[in-house]
Amino acid sequence: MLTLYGFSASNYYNKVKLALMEKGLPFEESLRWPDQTDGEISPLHKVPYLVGEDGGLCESQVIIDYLESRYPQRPLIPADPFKAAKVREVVTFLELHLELVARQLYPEAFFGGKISDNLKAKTREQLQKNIPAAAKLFKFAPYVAGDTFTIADCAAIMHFPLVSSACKIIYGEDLLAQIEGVKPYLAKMTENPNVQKVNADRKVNTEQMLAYYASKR
Ligand SMILES: N[C@@H](CCC(=O)N[C@@H](CS)C(=O)NCC(=O)O)C(=O)O
Repeated sequence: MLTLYGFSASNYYNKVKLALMEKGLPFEESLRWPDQTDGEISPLHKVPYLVGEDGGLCESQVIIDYLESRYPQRPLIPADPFKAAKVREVVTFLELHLELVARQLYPEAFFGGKISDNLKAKTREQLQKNIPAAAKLFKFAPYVAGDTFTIADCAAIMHFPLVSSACKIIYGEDLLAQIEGVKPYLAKMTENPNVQKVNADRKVNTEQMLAYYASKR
C-alpha cells in the first residue's frame, strides 16, 4: 500500500494526491504537519512524501516520476520522449518560474507575516516577466499541455489558484489574469470529480493549517 504524508492544504501534496487518484492507485493519506515529518525521508521536512513497498521518497515531481515508471497504468506522461519532455517543461515553468516566485509572497498573503516592500516589488517584476513567458507554453486545449490530461494539469490545477490569490492579496490585482486561458481552464478542470474531492479536502484542511501556523508564531 502507498501512503501519502502531508496535509491537504498544500498544493504540492495535492499535486501528488491528484496524480494518485487519476492513475487509479490505491493509497492512504496520513496527516503530517512540517514539524511531524520524517526527516530521514524528507530531509527539509517538507510535504509531501510517499512511502510504499519500495521505500520512502520526497519531492513531488520525483514522486510522480517514480509512480509513472513503477505503475504504468493510466499514464499521465506521454510515452513519446519529446512529448513527455514538453509536459515536463510546462511543469518546470509552473513550479520554478511561477509558483516558487509567487511563494515569496505567501508569508504575508496567507500566514499573517510581513514581507518587505522591496521583496514585493522584486517579486512583481519577476512575475511580470515570467507570466507571459510561461503563457507561451500553455495550450489549454483543453488541458494545460495539450489534448490529454497529464501531470502538468495536476500541477497547474493546484498552483494557479494560489499564485492568483497571493497576487490579489499583495498587489490588489491578479497578475495571472493576463493569461486569458487560466480562468476557463480552471472552471473546466473543476468538473473532474477527483479535482472536486481534492479541493473539498483542501478547504477543510486550510482552517487546520492556519491554526497550526498561528500556534507556531
Ligand atoms: N519542491 C517541493 C516543495 C514542497 C513544499 O514546498 N511543501 C510545502 C507545503 S506546500 C512545505 O512542506 N512547507 C513546509 C516547510 O517548508 O517547512 C516539492 O515539490 O515537493
